[in-house]
Amino acid sequence: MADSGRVKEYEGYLAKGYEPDKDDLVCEYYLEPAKGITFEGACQRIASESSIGTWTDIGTMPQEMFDRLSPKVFSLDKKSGIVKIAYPKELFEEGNVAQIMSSVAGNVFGMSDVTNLKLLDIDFPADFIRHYHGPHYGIEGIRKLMKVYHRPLVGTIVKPKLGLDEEKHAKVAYEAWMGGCDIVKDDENLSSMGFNNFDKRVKLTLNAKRKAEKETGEKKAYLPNVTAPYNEMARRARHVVANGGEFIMVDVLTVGWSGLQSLRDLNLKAAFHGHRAGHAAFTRNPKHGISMLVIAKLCRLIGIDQLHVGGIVGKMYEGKEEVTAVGEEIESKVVSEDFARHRLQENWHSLKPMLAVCSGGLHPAKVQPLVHAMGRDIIIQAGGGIHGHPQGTIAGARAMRQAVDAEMLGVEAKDYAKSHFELAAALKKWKK
Ligand code: CAP
Ligand code: MG
Repeated sequence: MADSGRVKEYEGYLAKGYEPDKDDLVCEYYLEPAKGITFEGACQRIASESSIGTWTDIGTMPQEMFDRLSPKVFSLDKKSGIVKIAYPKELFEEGNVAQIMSSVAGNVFGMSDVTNLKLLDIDFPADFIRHYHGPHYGIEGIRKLMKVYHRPLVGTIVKPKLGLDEEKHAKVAYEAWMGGCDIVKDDENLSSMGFNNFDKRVKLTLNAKRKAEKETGEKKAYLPNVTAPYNEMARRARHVVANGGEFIMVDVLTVGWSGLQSLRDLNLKAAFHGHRAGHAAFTRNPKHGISMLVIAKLCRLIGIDQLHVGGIVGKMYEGKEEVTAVGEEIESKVVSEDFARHRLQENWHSLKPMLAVCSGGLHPAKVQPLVHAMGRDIIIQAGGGIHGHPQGTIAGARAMRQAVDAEMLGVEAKDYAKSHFELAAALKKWKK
């Protein structure tokens, strides 16, 4: 029993029919209550624990405070398990992604009152979006920087993931650029190793990039992975820019929201490439965790210019529906609620769109299905699918560019391969 006059725990959060206003932050969850807990009860427990409440009534929360700050469960559907909660924006600190996630994606995942809970989407109020930078370049800016306007960009990851020294790394990168890659990046677990020092690698690989640019007449990009404890990460990012680098790569989840925000807030004139290593710990279970859409939206808010969203047809486990939905969302200005795959309405105001990076098990035979599913505004990235080419990295990069050229011409890869031997060799090795 609650002490008289106190706000009762887990009550007062239901507000069916409430229309979220422009100052609300709206979250959509999938929810399965634990045995013995009603669906409505579980919704209220989630609303409470993610905002102002706790498991019992308390003497420190006057009714006036509850009325002002309590979130509203305005839509709940027991059959589908979908719940929408509107939170007043006062519950969130301006410009603090970590605090938002500690609220709406924090304790709630561990509550014994729910069996499964997945944060599917967040819709941010306009006033809130204004406190974030968003991407510095966005899709248009990246295309302008790379001078590639109408086709997917072609990228590779230097392989093996770890093991090459600085000279060999720069050589593999040079060969990939010479063969036709626009972009070369470090792998997600390459930082500064005993056998491959970050500063030296960046210097040598940027020199190789400039050489490849001169020899091919094409713009090239090198994306060094700065992932490290924050102070060292900031130093590495500055080192990249000081040496003429225009791109910085970072593992968005393992450095954490705070590290990522602080890195972007350095306001370096560089484009940020976000690798999502570890995302599947949150995204893979369809019933529990955090969706890729939420992770992607937070990255766009903070200011990542291009983000890994999945390869659909590659080596990684992923739902095609989710990948294409994320791809469309991050590249759109306004997403309306009735748009087939989207759940909440979102207006990104002045925040630029991010470019989708497709990666993981890709090779020339995968180009056509990928472009058909994701469109041309993508980066197609292949590591094994380039360095594993029977004739080596240069031929592997050529084969990948040829597959993209064929797709842009509307020619089947196997027909284009009749006059392009590198593509023919790739299609022979990797069929589908
Ligand atoms: C691809 C990759 C990427 C993954 C990440 C790798 O290499 O470099 O990190 O694709 O997956 O190490 O696996 P391959 P996602 O081309 O050799 O597979 O982009 O889906 O997060
Ligand atoms: Mg990788």
